[in-house]
Amino acid sequence: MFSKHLPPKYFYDLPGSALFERITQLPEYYPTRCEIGILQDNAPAIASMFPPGCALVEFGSGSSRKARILLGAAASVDAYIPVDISGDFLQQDLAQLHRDFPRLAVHPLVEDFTKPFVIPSRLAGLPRVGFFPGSTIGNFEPQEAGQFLRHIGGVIGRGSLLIIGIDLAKEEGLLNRAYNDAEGVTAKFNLNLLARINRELGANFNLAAFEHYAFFNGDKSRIEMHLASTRRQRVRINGATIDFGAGETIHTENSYKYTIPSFQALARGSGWTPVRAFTDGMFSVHALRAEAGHQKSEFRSRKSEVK
Ligand code: AVJ
Repeated sequence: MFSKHLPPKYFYDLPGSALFERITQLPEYYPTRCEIGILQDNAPAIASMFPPGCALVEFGSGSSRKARILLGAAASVDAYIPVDISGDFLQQDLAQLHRDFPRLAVHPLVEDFTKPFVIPSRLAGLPRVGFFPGSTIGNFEPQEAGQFLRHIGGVIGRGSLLIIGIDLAKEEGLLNRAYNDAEGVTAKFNLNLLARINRELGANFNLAAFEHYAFFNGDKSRIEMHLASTRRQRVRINGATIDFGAGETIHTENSYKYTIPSFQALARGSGWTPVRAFTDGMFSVHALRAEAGHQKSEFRSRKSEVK
């Protein structure tokens, strides 16, 4: 029997993104609060590493709440390029960004940030700083995370700086509570995946017959989220039928938890030199420098075509 799984990127349709916003406000879900605190406490130190006249390229921005903290501290940023697959969320706070940072060129890109994308030609010549907050990289297997770090290096180019948020391994109880909140919002977020398949693929998942199941897997240092079938059942998706045994799960997410040294080792193995790490003991924000070898050549040649 093959194990069933769904990629976590499908969590984030409009209802899913709204549920995730609620998760970030839960008392048990510490990562967002901790990361914002670290960014606020260290914004001047982080901004002091930015080259003058740079473009801040944010991978998967959702809302620009965290970037604003850096933008507020960094007069050196000329352009902000949030890259997100969900255009709705990007558009929402554009007007307010223009009001708050009138001299900033804001150029959102509606793209899958895991794929190569093109920086608009009029901004392609600016030095780039990457920003990848939220510990989203924790969704990847460590080997894929390394590949993704290489991809970021390819997008922002050699010598560039990357500011990346990484959740830390910690006492198991705290981790388990963060993904099993008392209010059940994380359960709703997880089950929305099935609701979405019903909505978009005309499936007939009975949401009452699946349970949210999340736990810390210490051997792999990751939170695993699953949806467990409460009984034997058969589900129809389009023409296909899918059978579930009682207790069988769909694995919906991994959220890897690193230590500062384990993340720095991953970064070093993927073409990056750790410059600084900021932490409150719960979460960490890393500044990494892209080693020589990363080239934004693709984008340079485009620029010269335009001129
Ligand atoms: C957005 C991937 C960082 O792994 O903590 C929150 C998603 N899943 N609660 C995380 C999530 C369940 C979150 N990331």
